[in-house]
Amino acid sequence: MDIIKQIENIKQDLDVQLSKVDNLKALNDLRTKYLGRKGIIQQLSEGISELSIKEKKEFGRHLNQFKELAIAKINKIQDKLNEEELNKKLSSEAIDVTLPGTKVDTGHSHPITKVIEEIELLFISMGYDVVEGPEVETDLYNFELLNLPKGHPARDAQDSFYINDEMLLRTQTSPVQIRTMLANKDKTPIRIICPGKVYRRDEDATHTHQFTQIEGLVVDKNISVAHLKGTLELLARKLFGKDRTIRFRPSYFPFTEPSFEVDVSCFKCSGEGCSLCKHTGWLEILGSGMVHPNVLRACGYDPEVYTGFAFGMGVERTAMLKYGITDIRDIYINDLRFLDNFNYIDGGDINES
Ligand code: 2U9
Repeated sequence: MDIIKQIENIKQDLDVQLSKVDNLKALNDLRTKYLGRKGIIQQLSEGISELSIKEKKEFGRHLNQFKELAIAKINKIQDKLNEEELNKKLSSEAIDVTLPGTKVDTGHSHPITKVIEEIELLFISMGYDVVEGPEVETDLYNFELLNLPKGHPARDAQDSFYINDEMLLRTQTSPVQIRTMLANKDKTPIRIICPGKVYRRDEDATHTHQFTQIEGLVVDKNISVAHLKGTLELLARKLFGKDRTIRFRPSYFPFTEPSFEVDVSCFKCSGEGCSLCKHTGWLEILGSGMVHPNVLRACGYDPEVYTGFAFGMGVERTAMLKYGITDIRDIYINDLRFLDNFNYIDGGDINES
């Protein structure tokens, strides 16, 4: 039968054309050409009416077989092309997990903040509160109630920035302790640590108009020099390493009696003597003393009942010693080449303590 021969020829044509197909668009065109509404198979089936019933049956069977075969072959190639396309996409989008990651610059605290936070954490762990106060203060809180009446020689030494007769930039953070005592009347215990900026007129290679202090105050019954010394020993070890010792030297501050300067054994030479400690074996880090009875009384605490200790330290000086900073200006100039040295320093890592 001619028409069956014709199907055979078309089948061979289809095979030849399928063997050349290398993309989905071409395959789709072939599908339309053979299987579409006006495609070759449809056209063949339209010629069926001219055949006898027997031929119709025979031809119909062949045509259907061809149609199913054509669908199967086209689908198979479609699957193959889809897979090839997916593989191409996957390999072009593949991630090389061995490549180094992109470095993300993270911010970090300023070295002064790191020292403040390290000290705060130590004292918070011992039950202290962190208290802050105003930087513009009254003469009353900054001097008078700290046993520094008008005309006291220590006022000259501090050379302050006055705003008017009564107001000045605080020269120390002590007025914060005064405010806390006045607010508590005679309630005890008081255990506070007060960090903040302070202002003085003197300026030279190691002093700036503005610097940072941390002061501490404890007021309660039966507080003694032993408590002060034990507390400051812990502070020195936290800041400068677990093997440090401290020593007290007698001193004078109007707001404490007795008063002491506190030295820590040099962390660089362990007391042997080196350039850092100027061959003394000791580094001066703090001032301290027992709260003067006049100060206790002025703030509502009976000195016959209560005693207290206080201490104060300059944070810049401590940071310079701890981190080996030689020029105080580096601390304020905000040059990232300097500041980034402190990125991974997490307070208190000179030695584990
Ligand atoms: C109250 C009572 C007493 C605070 C104290 C010092 C000793 C001291 C200096 C250290 C270096 C200041 O930054 S520095 O120049 N401070 O030596 N400060 S006792 O005494 C107080 C504070 C408040 C009510």
